[in-house]
Amino acid sequence: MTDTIDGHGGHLALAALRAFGVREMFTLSGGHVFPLYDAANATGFGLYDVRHEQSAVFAAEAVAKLQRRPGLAVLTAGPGVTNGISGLTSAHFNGSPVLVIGGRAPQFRWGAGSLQEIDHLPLVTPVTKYAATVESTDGIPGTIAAALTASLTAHRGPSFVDIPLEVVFGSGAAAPPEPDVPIAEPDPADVTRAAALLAGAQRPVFIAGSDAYAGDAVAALREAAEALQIPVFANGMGRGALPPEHPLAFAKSRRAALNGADVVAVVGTPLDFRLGFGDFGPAQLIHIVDAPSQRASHVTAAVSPAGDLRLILSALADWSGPREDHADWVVSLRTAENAAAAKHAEEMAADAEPIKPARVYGELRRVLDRDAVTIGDGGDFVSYAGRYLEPAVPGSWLDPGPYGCLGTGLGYAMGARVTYPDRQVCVLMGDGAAGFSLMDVESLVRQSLAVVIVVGNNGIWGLEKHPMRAMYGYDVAAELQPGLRYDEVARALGGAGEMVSTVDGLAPALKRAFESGVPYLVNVLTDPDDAYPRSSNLA
Ligand SMILES: Cc1ncc(C[n+]2csc(CCOP(=O)(O)OP(=O)(O)O)c2C)c(N)n1
Ligand SMILES: [Mg+2]
Repeated sequence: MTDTIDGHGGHLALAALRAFGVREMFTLSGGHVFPLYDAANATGFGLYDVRHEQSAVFAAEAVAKLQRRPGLAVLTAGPGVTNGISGLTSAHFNGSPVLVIGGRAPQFRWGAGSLQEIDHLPLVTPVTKYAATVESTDGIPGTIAAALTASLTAHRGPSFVDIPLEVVFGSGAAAPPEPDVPIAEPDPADVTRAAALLAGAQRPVFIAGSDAYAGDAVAALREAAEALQIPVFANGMGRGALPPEHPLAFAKSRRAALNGADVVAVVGTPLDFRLGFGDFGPAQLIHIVDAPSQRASHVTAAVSPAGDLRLILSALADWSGPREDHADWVVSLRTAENAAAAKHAEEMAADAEPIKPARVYGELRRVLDRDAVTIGDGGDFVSYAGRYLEPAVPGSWLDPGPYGCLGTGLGYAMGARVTYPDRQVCVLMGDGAAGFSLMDVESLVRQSLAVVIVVGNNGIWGLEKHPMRAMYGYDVAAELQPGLRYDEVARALGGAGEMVSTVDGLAPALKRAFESGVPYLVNVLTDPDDAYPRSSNLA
């Protein structure tokens, strides 16, 4: 047993958070949450502040995604909390263990019209696993522990706790919580059936998503793939689960794989629009999920093991029965993969001007370290990032996930930099997306958090303009000022940057950016006529 903690509500909250491994908060100031700052200040708990609450929640989400532990945003009452709701919703769709602690107007005067008096719970309940108001100072650690336990229990997700003014400023005492996060055992019969199906398949495929990383199951995935000789594709945080040079790692031949497969095992990701809603033609589907709630209701899987992904994948790796030989299948996919890679290499060498996004990534690949964290925030420019960048280590690629919320960029970058002080952190941003978080260059500068921001500046909301034109023959509300000096915005905010308009200018600018040691924005003027080839982005 640890000693009782006592003090004001801020001290009680931080002691509970520390017990769960939380080391820092992301916040934007408001009087309702001062005791949390006071406790952080007194005890060396990290405190990072931003210019818009959504950046605070995105920063907390990046910590949660990258470190597989709770990320914390502290938001002031009322507008602080409501500004954080897109971030909470993204965390909900991504299964990220984010905790938002909100200030709250005083309970003893409730209804009299205190500043920012609103009940947050009805607003956040649909997008959280747990949402509660703390009723007494002594109750703060217990409520935070309940929230974090809910967030960390698979299927993971965000939680919310608000603390009324007099409760957080009041004093109390409580025992610190002892974290105990349950692990769900899968049904062994489901796992055996899945293993038998995969082992008996002629042309099996694994598609692994974010929960494979969140569930710390990347090594088990690799062992299962190697034991059964199954090619692996990945999305979200699953990218990099197998390094690109691994004989079973595939990225560019997914269409060929899904067209030819007879068994598709999707691991730790929903069967949503990113995976064609799980319609894999005649192939049998295995959906491996971390909780029964994640089983798709719109498709029928042959079997859907639910539980701890590491346990499930380790059991697949331990399959000792006979298995089909998939060597020809793997070779045929490798041929398709190599052909696609050659085509991509050609695209990435394009020396057309205005600069094609493809060339930006061609140059970027030369300067990115193997363990660089890359972050996508934008439309077409980021679709290209997904196509051309090959994360080489697991947990190094951050995209907004299926909620598709623009504006994650600098919040995610802050969380990534706090997580990895010594790795490259590079944000790929559309010029439209830049508008949501660019003020946070100031937050990064002031708190000595260097990141590189590459803006693909096509002067349009490209992923909306091109589809609208295709649909209606014209477009509205899709223009941005062309040639805008986002690099000068970064400089005005205390960072550095430069504009690039020629192919030859790209490499030296990127080199300067990574060597600068400050927030540095490379503003690349890209071709507005270049549209990412896609069939649909809506349904
Ligand atoms: C918060 C939010 N608002 C609007 C959208 C709709 N949307 C998706 S992509 C996109 C265009 C993004 O433009 P930009 O960042 O410049 O990237 P580009 O497509 O031009 O490369 C828009 C507006 C969204 N996904 N999220
Ligand atoms: Mg754009």
